Amino acid sequence: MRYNEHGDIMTKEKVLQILKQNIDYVSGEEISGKLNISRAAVNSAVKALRNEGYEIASVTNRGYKLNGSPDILSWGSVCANLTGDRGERVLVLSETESTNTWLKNEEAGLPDGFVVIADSQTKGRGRMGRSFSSPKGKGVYLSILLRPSCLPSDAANLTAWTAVAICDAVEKVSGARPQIKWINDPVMNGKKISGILTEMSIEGESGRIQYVVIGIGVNANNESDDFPDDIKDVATSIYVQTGNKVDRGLLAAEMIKALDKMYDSWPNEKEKYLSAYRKDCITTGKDVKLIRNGEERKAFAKEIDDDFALVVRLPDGREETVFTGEASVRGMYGYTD
Ligand code: BT5
Repeated sequence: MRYNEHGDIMTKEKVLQILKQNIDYVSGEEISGKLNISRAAVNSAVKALRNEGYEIASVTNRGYKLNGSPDILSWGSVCANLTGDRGERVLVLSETESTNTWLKNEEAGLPDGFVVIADSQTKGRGRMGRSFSSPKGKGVYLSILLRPSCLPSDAANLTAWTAVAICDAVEKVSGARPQIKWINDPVMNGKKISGILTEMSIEGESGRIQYVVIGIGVNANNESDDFPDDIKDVATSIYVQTGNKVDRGLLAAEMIKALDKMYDSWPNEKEKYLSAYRKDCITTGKDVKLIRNGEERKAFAKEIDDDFALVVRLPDGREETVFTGEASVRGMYGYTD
């Protein structure tokens, strides 16, 4: 894999992966054999990891044992939680403008399911030109490249399926299941813990999809004060909500697993994702404000239809089906009287 063969960096990360996957001592010989590197290279990788704050015990004749890890999002910390060769389609960057932008620029030649993760984004993007706050060391900012062979209209529900997958991943690592504010916001206690941005490239002649990039940001270990003033009332994190810090490497891996499962199930297992979405969705049964092209209308959110669209009842009694845009929920962020 062209992006993961970074010489020393990857050796260190691969050693970390092995140490994390073993609860007991692993011999230097076993590590050097598995990675096909010299014992000296194993030693220097261990030294580099210790310099980053990893507590690694070494005992003659037994080898190395990982006793403690700092909260660093790296290839090794993510891929220690993945099986087989899944890690070959994962790249972890310490900083980038936006993982969606990175994947869109680099997608040519990258395989279906390739994932790029960043520890921080300097220009994290939301929908319609909005920004997504992506501070270092706090969250997981992840994008996945998909190459479904279908028409754009058939892939429109991928965002909703993704919201369910992210709720699954967050629940797995934190024990708390987020809810979904239609159409793409996983929330906890009415505040946003995650955002999803789906972007598509369409071939002009055939009208078919060239690729889909789905980007997900999850606020994991942010304290309340970490959020910029303009989103303090909107945003929350898993830590603020549960009182427990999460292992971001594990969270990222669970997100990848949930996304892989979602993509394997798509589109055949629609009933399963639709019923999970309906169960998780907090928008239905509430008064909402529909916002499209700057125009606001009040309505009552009745139900989610079979295409994940929102069926609303307008004040004059008419019903309408809303496919895109915003529906801010009364009593939650974004709703003002
Ligand atoms: C989204 O847009 O919520 C989609 C965010 C997608 C972010 C991921 S991170 C990985 C990948 N790379 C990217 O560059 N993007 C994706 P939208 O529904 O338009 O919401 C944006 C609004 O959410 C902002 O205007 C703020 O009000 C609020 N917001 C910004 N940062 C936030 C955060 N960290 N947590 C919660 N809310 C936030």
